[in-house]
Amino acid sequence: METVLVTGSKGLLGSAIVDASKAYANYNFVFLDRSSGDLTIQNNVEAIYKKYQPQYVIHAAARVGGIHANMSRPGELFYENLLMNSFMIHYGYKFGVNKLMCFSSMCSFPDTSSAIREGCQQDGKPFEANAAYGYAKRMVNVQINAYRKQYGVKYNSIVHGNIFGPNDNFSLVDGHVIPSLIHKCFIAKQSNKPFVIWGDGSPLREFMYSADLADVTLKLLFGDLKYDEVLVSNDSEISIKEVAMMVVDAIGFNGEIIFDTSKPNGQLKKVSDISRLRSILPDLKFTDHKQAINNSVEWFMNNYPNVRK
Ligand code: GFB
Repeated sequence: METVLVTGSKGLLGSAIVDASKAYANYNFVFLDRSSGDLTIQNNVEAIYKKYQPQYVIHAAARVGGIHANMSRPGELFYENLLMNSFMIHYGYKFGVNKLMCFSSMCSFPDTSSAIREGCQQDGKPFEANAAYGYAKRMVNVQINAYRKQYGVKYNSIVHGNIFGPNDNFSLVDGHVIPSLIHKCFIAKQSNKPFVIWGDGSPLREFMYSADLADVTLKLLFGDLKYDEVLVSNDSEISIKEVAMMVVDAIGFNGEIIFDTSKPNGQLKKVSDISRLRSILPDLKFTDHKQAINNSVEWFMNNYPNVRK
C-alpha cells in the first residue's frame, strides 16, 4: 500500500482531509499534527520523511489567522509559513516523494478587483494588511516551479481563498471572519449583549466549506494533474453582512447588531477565475453557503467550550 502523509491533520483543512480520506481505502494515510514535531525545524521534517517514506504528501499545516492576526503578527506568519513550506517541499524531493500538494493563498495574489487566475500571482503587490503572509505563500509557487524545472518533480500548489468549517480557530480576535462571528454571536446570545461585526459588512469574499477543498485536494492528488498550480475557490461572491446574517439565523440571535466601522474592512473583494479547475473537474459543486454555515455552527455548539479559540 502506498503511503499518503498529511500534515496539520487537527486543523481546519487537515481534519477535513481526514474525513475525505475515508473514501480512499486503498492508501495508507498517516496523519500528523503539532505533537509529531515542529515543521519549522529542519531536522524534524527530515526525520518525519525518513520515518514514513511517503509516496504522496498533502502539506496542510500552516500558521494562519484573520485580518487582525495578519496585521499584528506579520513576522510570525511570514517566518513560520516560509520555513515549514520550504522544508516540506525540499525533503519531499530529497526522499523521492512522487506527488506533493502544498497550499498557497488567494491573498498572495496582487490586490486587484479583477478576477485572478493561475499565472498572475507575481503581477503586483498583495493587499498590504496580509502582505507578509501573502509573500510567504507566493514562495510555495516559486519553489515548486524551481523544483519542477531542476528536478522534474510532479509537485503542485493549490491556491485557495477563505475557508471555514469544523475544527476552525474560533478566536474572537485572531480567527478568520466566519468562525469569529460564530463565537461572537454565540456569546452575544448567551449574555444578552449586542453582536458586533467589524467593518461595514460590504466586503465580498468567495467563502468555501473546508470539506469541499478537502474533496478537491484528494481528487487532484490522485488524478492525472498536468498543471503545477490550480486555483480552488467557490466562485460565488457573498458579502460579510450576508454571512453574518446567516450566522445570526443559525445561532437564533434576536438582539442588537452593530457594525463597528472603526475596525478594518480589509480587501474589498477577491474574485477568482476557476476555469482551469472546472476543466479538470467539470462536475464540481460547492456546498451551499447557508448549509455550510449551519453545519459549522452545529459543530461549534456540539464542541463548545472545547474548540480552538
Ligand atoms: O477572514 P478575515 O479576517 O480576512 O475577514 P480576509 C476579514 C473581513 O471580515 C473584513 C470582516 O471585511 C472584516 O471587517 N469582519 C467582520 C471580521 N467581523 C469580523 C470578525 O469578527 N473577525 C474577523 N477576522 N473579521 C484573509 C487573510 O483575509 O484571507 C488570511 O487574513 C487568508 O490570511 C484568507 O489569506 C484567504 O478575508 O480579509
